Amino acid sequence: MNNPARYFIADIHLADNKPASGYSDITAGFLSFLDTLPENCELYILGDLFDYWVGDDVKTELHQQVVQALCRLSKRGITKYFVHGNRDFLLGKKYAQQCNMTILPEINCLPNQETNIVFLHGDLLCIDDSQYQKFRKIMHNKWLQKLFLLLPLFLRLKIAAKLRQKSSQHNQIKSGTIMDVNQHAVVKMMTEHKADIMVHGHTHKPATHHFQIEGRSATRLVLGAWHDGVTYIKQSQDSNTLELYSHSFK
Ligand code: LP5
Ligand code: MN
Repeated sequence: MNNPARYFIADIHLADNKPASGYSDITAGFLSFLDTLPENCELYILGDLFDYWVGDDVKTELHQQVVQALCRLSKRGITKYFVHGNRDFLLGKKYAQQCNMTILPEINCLPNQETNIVFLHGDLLCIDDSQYQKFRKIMHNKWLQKLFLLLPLFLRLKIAAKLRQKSSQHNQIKSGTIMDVNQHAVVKMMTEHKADIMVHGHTHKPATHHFQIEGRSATRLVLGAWHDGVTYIKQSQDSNTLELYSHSFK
C-alpha cells in the first residue's frame, strides 16, 4: 500500500509574549512552513507546539492564527495529528477540533514496510531525570488537571509562570546527560513496539542516531526546536526512510 508523504515537527514553542531576539519570527516562520506543505500529506505535531497551554478557553490572537492556518491545510487534503508535549499537555479536544486535528496517545506506531515507526514527544524517555518523571506524574493526574482548569485564568497563568521559572532554575543545575533520553528506555520502547525507527523531540538536540537492536539496524531521529529556524523530519511518499531537515526562516 502507498504511504502518503509524512512530516513530523515538534517544539515550535509558539508564544505571543516572548521577548525579542528572534523569537517573534517563529510564528511567521511556522505559518509559512505550513503553506509549503504538499497537498494530501500527513502532518504529525509531536508536542510543545505552544510554549505553554493553560486551557482551551484561552483565546488569543496567536491561538486563532494557528486555528486558521491548520484549517487551511485541511482544504488542501492535509491530515493533522497532535501528540501532547510537556508544555501543552492540557491542549484539549475543543481546541484540537477547532484546528481539525486529531489528538493521538503519548506513544504511537505507524506501519512502515515490515517494521514500525514509533513516535512520541520524547520526555517519557528521559528516565534518568527522576525529578522530572515524578513531576510529570503529578502534572498528568487527571483530577489535578480538572481542578487546575476550573481556576480563574489569572491564577492558571501565575501557576504556569511559577512552574516555568522553577523548571528553568532546575535545568540550569541538571547535566545535559540527565536531561537526554536514556538509551535503555529507547531500546525497550522500540522492542515493545517492534519498531526500528523512532521519532521524537523534546531534547532540542536534532540528530539521526544509528545503532543495533539484537543484530538489526535501528534509527532514532530527533527533531530540533524552532528557535533558529524551520526543522522537520520527512518521509517521502512510498519511501522507507525518514530524513531530518533544518533551515533558517526565510
Ligand atoms: O520544558 P523544559 O525543556 O524547559 O523543561 C522540561 C521539564 N520541565 C517541565 C515544566 C514545564 O516547563 C512547565 C510547563 C507549564 C505548563 C502549563 C501549566 C499546567 C499546570 C497543570 C497543573 C495540573 O516540563 C524539566 C526537565 C526538562 O524538560 C528536560 O527533560 O528537566 O523538568 C523540570 O524542571 C522538573 C523539575 O526537576 C521539578 C520541578 C519542581 C517544580 C516545583 C514547583 C513548585 C511551585 C508550584 C507553584 C504552584
Ligand atoms: Mn518538551
